[in-house]
This record gives sequence, C-alpha cells and structure tokens, in this order.
Amino acid sequence: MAVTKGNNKLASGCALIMATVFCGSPYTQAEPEVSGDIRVNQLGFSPQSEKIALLVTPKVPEESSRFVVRAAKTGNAVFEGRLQPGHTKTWSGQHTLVADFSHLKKTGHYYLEISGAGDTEPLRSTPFEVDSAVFQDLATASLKAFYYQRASTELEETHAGPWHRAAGHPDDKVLIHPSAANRARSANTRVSAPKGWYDAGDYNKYVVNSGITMGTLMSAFERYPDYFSAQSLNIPESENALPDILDEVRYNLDWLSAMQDPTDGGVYHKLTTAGFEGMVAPQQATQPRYMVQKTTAATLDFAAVMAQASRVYAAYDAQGSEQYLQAALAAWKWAQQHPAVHYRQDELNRQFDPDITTGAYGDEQLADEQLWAAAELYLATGQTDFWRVIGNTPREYSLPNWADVRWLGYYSLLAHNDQLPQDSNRWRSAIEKILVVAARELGGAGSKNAYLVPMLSDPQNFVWGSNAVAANQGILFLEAFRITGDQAFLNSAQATRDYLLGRNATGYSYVTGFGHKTPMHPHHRLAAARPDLPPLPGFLVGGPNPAQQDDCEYPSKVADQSYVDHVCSYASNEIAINWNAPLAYLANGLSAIENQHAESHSHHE
Ligand code: 9MR
Ligand code: CA
Repeated sequence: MAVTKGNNKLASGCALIMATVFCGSPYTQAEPEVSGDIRVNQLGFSPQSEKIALLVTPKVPEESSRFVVRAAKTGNAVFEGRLQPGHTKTWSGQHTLVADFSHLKKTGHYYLEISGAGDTEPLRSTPFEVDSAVFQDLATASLKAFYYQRASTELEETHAGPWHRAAGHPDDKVLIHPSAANRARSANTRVSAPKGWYDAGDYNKYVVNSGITMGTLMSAFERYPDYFSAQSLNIPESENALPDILDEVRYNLDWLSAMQDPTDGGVYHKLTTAGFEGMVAPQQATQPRYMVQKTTAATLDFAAVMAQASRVYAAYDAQGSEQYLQAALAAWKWAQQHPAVHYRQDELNRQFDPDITTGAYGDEQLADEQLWAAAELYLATGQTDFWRVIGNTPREYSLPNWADVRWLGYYSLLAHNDQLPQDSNRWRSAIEKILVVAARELGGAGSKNAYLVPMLSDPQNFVWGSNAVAANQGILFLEAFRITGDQAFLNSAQATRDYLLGRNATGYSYVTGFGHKTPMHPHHRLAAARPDLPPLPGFLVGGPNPAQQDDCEYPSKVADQSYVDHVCSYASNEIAINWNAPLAYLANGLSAIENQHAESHSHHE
C-alpha cells in the first residue's frame, strides 16, 4: 500500500507563513507514517454532520476489521467501530471499506486508525478536527482568492500577506480589435477598462465566464445575507459599510461596466492579449490588450449580472443600482436586435488581424442566457414583458456551467417567489419539483458508489473543471435544502465538500493551502511567478479530467484519477474564477447553516 508522510511540504510551508489562517489543522508536528489510502475530508467535520472515512484497498479482508478514532494529543480511543464494505468497486477496480463515525460529535482533534490484517502495522489517517468552525478559514479563503486575482492594482502586505505584489495590467489603453470596430470606435481606438479579476491561470478577462461567476457570488450573498454581512475578508474595502463579498464583486462590476459599448449597448466578448502570456508576474505581462467582438452571449450574461446587481446593491447604493439597471436594459435591447452573434474564434481569425488565440468561451446555445437575463430583468423591473420570455414551460434540470446558465435564472426566481406574478403558483411548484427531484436523484446516486459522494455517480461529470461540477452540485443540494428543509440534502452538500477536500480517488484536497495533500503546482501565473512561496491559498483546481487536452503526463486515465499536480496541466490543475465561485457558495453556505445549527444547539444545552 502506498504510504505517504503525514506532513508534506505544504503543511510545514504554510505553518511557517500563517499557520492559523491557511492550514486546516494546527497539528503539524512529526507523526508516524500515515496511509494515503485512507481518504477523508482533510480538514475535518462539523459536529452534527455525517462523518465518513474510507480505506481504498486492492482486496477486502476476510474478517471485517475495526477502526478506532483517537484523540490526536493523547492517542486515547474516543470512538470504535467496524469497517463496512463499500457499495461497489472504484472505477479503477479497487475496493473501499467505510468507517462511519457520525456519532462522534465531541469537538476535538483526532486521527483514524485501522487495525492491519495479520501482523501488519495499523494504518492511520492524517489528523482532522471536529468543530463547527473547522471550515471557516476555507470559506473566507475561497472568497479572498478573488482579491488575489485583481487586475490593475497593487496588493499590499496588510491584505495579501506574503503574496503582496505590484499592480499589473492597468488596462487603461485597451485597443479596439478590428472585430469590435464600429463608426464610433474604429480599430485601434484606445478605451479604458481597468480593474476586474483575471479569469484563471491566465491574465485575460472574459465576460461570459465573469457572468456565471458574478451571478453565483451575488446569489450566495442573497441566500445568506446575515452571514456575509458579518464576514471580513481583510480587503482594502473592509472598513466600509458594504459587506466584503459585495465589495469584491463590485471590483469586477467596475470592469464589467466598461465592457459595454456606450454607443449601442452591445458588450465585448473579452478583453485579452492576442495570445497567452508566458508564466510571468502580472507587471511583466505587458503585451497589448484588445477588446474583441461584441457577442450575444456576452451581452445577455452582462444584462443578467447587471440586473441582479441593481437588485443586490439597491440597499447600499441607490445611484449605482440605477446605473446597473440602465446598463442591463441597454444590453437586453442590443441582444434583442442581435439574437445570434456567436463567438467563433476560427472565423474571426480568418477575417481579422491580429489572430486571437486565448480562451474562446464560445457558446452556440443562447436560449439559456436569454432565460437568465429575462429572469433577472423581471425581478429588477417587475415588467411582464420579461415574464413572458420566461414562459410557462419549465425546463428540465441542468447543472449550471459557463455555457449553460438557465438554472441561475430559475434559482433567482425561486428565491424571490414573492415577486412572481399572482397566477404563477403552478409554474413555481413545477420548477421547485424539478429542482428537488434532480437533487434527490443525484443524492441517491451519491450513496451507491465506492466513495459515497454524489460526484462519483457518473463518469460524465469529469469534464475540464470537474471540481466545479461537484461544487455546483453542492449548490443544487443547498437550494433543495432551502426549499424542503430535508436533512438528506444537507448531508449531500457536506459529502460534496468531503469529496473536494479529500474523500476521493486521488486523495487530494483540491483547494490550495487547505489539507495535508493539496496542489503545490497549480497552472496559475500568479503562483508560478513566485516559486519561493506556497501557491496562493483558497483556489479550487480544475480537477480530474480524462480528456487530458494539455498532453501532460498523467498518472492515470481513469476518469476520477486523471489529475496531475503539475504546472503544465491546464486541463486538470488550473484555477479559475468560475470554479472558485461555486466553491465559495458551497463553503460559505454550509458554514452559514452550520453556524446557525451550532448556535441553536448551544441554546438547547
Ligand atoms: O473552463 C473552460 C472549459 O470549459 C473549456 O473546455 C476550456 C477549453 O476551451 O476552457 C476553459 O476555460 C479556460 C479559458 O478558455 C481560458 N482561461 C482559463 C480557463 C480555465 O482553464
Ligand atoms: Ca448557453
């Protein structure tokens, strides 16, 4: 059995820098050999949650073996149980044995020990914690990650710690690419569109991908407003009256506003260099940047985001809210006049120079963007015209991704059901039912696989950015929980968090800086430019992706093991804002719920 050291480079590296903030567990002293075959959420568990760890093993022992949970400090046994065989084999043909210690509710630091077969040494897990606050730093860091991605500004040490850095990409002299030229703004006109977040491991800014990212973050705020209003991210705006998550989103809204052509309301698809920059620091990445072609997808996503922003910021900034709404309406109008302007990079490059070879975010299906924009505009204006676009026919559930945003619209409508038309009750219950059935099916399938996690219900989940599929599944469970109050959905959301933090086929906790075995070499220019530091913390890497489009060397082709922690691997080990947003929703949403449960629990005692 593969055996790894209990404390790898990261644990000591991050302890050295900011132990309490960035490490899952403060227990970083030398430990005996730890088995990498025990898969468990590497941070730990909230006291009331299900608690499951797995042993991955080539064969099932004849006698069922026992496990013990021990207190990390004393080694005293606090819980004992019998391992149960997993439901099915793993996708690589291994077996799993399940340790369920859900009944252990006492706060503390623990490790799991599994007695070996015959005279072999017992196996032990890395230490973990049971505490209602164990995910708090992760939740904060998943949002702080957006701050690290800020373009056009210096990051000061007070906010960025060791990752403080010079400003990059002023973006105050962006060239109109010939594909985006019109009478008012001819090719090579200079326009200003500073601020915003770098999309991912690269330094470009793409409207479509920003769309789902902002929608997800603003919806997270709308579902858990009290929780977020009390949260500090330690960003430059932390002292103002606006909740920090909304300050962070506004940094990107400021950029996004400038992506609209003021002369006609259309929205440029992206602000980008012609090709990708090298793996250099932002201030060294100085190639010319372009506004590239207006598209319907970008314009509709922009309309949805701005309409939602007009609602979310209304209580804090009436004037800003009104401007967002006007921008949304102008974008909607342009999209009605140009319903099918698609981004097709190859065609564009046949017509215009210079060639553009960065992320395409091309999308040929725009009915979902239309629905999302109409939903947010209906909620912002109450106008029945927008309601009519939504129609009476609810559509089957589809998990959101950058190219499919329909359910962002439905989520918003359901969350504001007091604003729906009077005669829409049947429509609403139909939508709710579709959502709840989808969550129930996914949760059910999640309890029938070797790792007992929803993500492993289907190999099709393992696309580029598979970890964001898991995180978006987590959002679905949280929505189903909000609607029904059914504890099973909360369990599924927590199991999804367990998957991302270590209960999976690679044994990685996929969030940088969190856990004992986490990505050290993400495809992230900001991190690669600082090899002297641990990677910037709080970032969800893309995760297993058997298509391996980067042609890097992978340890496995099996869908859930096709992951490599190498900077080369942009198809499995990049970071991206649209992946961190659902992580932030899931991590913070669960924390909000768990805090409340912890509170009501302490009142009952
Ligand atoms: O997340 C995107 C994925 O769905 C696509 O299959 C892939 C290839 O087009 O692109 C991904 O997005 C990348 C974008 O194009 C450029 N910035 C980095 C993004 C994450 O890898
Ligand atoms: Ca679409």
